[in-house]
Amino acid sequence: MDNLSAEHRTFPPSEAFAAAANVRAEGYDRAAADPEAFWAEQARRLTWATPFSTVLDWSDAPHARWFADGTLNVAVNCVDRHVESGHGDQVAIHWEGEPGDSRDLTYADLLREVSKAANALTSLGLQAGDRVAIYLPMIPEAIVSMLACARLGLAHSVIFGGFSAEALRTRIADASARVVITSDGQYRRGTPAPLKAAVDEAVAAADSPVEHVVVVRRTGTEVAWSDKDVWWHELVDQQSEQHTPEAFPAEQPLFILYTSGTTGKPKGILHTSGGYLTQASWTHHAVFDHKPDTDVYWCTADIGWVTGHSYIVYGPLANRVTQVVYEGTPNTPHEGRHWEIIDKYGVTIYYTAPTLIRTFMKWGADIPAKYDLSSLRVLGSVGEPINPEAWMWYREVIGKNHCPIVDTWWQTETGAIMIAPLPGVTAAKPGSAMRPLPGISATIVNDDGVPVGHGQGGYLVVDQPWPSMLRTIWGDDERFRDTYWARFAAQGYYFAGDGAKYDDDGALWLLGRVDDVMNVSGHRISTTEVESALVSHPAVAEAAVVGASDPMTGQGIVAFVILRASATGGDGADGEALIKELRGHVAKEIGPIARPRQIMVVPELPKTRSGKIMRRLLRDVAENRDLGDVTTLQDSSVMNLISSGLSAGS
Ligand code: 6R9
Repeated sequence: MDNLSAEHRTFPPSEAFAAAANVRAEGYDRAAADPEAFWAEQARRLTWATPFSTVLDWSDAPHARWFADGTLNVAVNCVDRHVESGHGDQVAIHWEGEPGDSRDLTYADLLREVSKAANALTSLGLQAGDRVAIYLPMIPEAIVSMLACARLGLAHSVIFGGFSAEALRTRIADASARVVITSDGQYRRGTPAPLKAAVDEAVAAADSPVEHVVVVRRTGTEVAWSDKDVWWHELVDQQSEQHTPEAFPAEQPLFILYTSGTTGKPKGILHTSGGYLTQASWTHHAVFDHKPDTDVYWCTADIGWVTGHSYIVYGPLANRVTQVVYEGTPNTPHEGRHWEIIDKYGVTIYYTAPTLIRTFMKWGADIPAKYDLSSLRVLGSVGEPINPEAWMWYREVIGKNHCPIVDTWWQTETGAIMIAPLPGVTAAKPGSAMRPLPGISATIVNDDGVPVGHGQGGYLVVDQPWPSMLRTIWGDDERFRDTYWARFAAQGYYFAGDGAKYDDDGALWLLGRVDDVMNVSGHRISTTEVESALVSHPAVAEAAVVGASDPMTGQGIVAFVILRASATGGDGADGEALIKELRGHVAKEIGPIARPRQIMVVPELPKTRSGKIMRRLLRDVAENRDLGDVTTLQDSSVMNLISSGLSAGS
């Protein structure tokens, strides 16, 4: 990573952009002088039913309470207040379906839909504080469902539509969700794929907490039906369009979102209302320079991930956005689909992931060249470090050298953007997230928790509480303390799990995870999760998984497996067919995003004397590097066995 110190190209905003920007340089100084006063000011961008009088209560650290004596309704902030201020006819959502159907929803439409859905959920007996699981493709009903939950003080748990029945079952059980909202199917690369079947499997268990399953008709796919099931159109369409919202305390749970940790069990990250909405909304306003009367915004994430929660649903809608929501994949029906959509709607702000930018690069610059992208004015990136080459391509080919690029670092746990350039202020460097936002204090420390200087690297920590921070891990407060607060307990720092460094100019560069969490196309997957999935297959005795660097997906999943004696019967069972079966097995257990790129059958795994698998060595093998120091290995001949086995096998 030494080359990063040598990145001296900087790209300041144009004078015109800077002059009209929502946030100017003085924002940093004002926030630094009094962070709590700064956040109180941003919280007042929202509409409160009862104004707050306290800002931050950190007396029970690491559990923060923000604006705790205030009350508000999150859905009212995202919908009703825009209708009340005379913007009912403004388009909230330009929705584009994968097969080419489309639908516009104004704020008045959204208010009617959310009110009906809220009445429907109430009719099922749900009460504030209950949990609802949402397992839907990117259709308007997904956003309506989330907002209906918010309106009623229900906590939603959105589960990505690419996750398996087993992943769904454990998440439903962990949160004791009483209701699941799903659809008959979803479009995937042009063809309808079943979705409800996974819910049926997850809900079939005798001890399932689920009382009702609400089913949106999307693809017309035939579905099995039980007495728990009810069609969305039968339940929701008949409801009243009037719904009187109740105000909830600022610390009312808003959602649980599961993310991978270093063990096999995903963590249910809990976010609450007032502080979360304050930071999601202010960062959307500041980092994307969003102007509600003129911008057309598009974030390409799925609502199954935190980016969809904070930068499709809550932040943008609180800011009265007009946004594009796209259901499908970027190459359906052709590789110019995104550019065609930008051209069609005159998108001005576009927010996507490095893995997609690299894919676009591979498809070629002649594809975007066929479309009019001149409406674009701000480009964003999220999910993993963006390499300088991809950053420059994004700037030149998509942004035509005039759009500021905001590389935004944050996590499911942080709830909203933490480190990013401000587009009207920062002279950005290709590949650097630059510095913490106003009101955020983050730093890089060494093993002892001591801040490092320019030109040095270490662990990224957040050293002051922030409004949208996670409040705990659902049902496991001990794990919350252990995972995030134990590493630098003496200093009271939040440990993000990312490595980072300052360059010689003091700009901040993210270097990837320092734990056993892989980042594949911007999605977090733990090595342990994939290992457990592999060993649950009868042919596998032992498995070790590493994330190897991959030019397209950032990291690729590479698995090393030892087969059970019964599976290596000499009939070629450890050949192609079995490997294919194992890759499919992981996809079935966790979801297609966890399907290993490569599985290598090995006779032994390298272990330390204390029995810990040495992933570093396996990563070296997976990345075709020379093996470094192997002296701590319990049996150093193992690596020879693995290497020779591999060259023979490939
Ligand atoms: C928003 C989101 C969080 C992890 C995080 C880090 C990586 C995200 C990044 C980035 C470098 C960026 N990450 N954004 N690394 N530069 N701009 O992605 O949340 O799914 O929880 O992942 O993703 O490693 O710790 P989440």
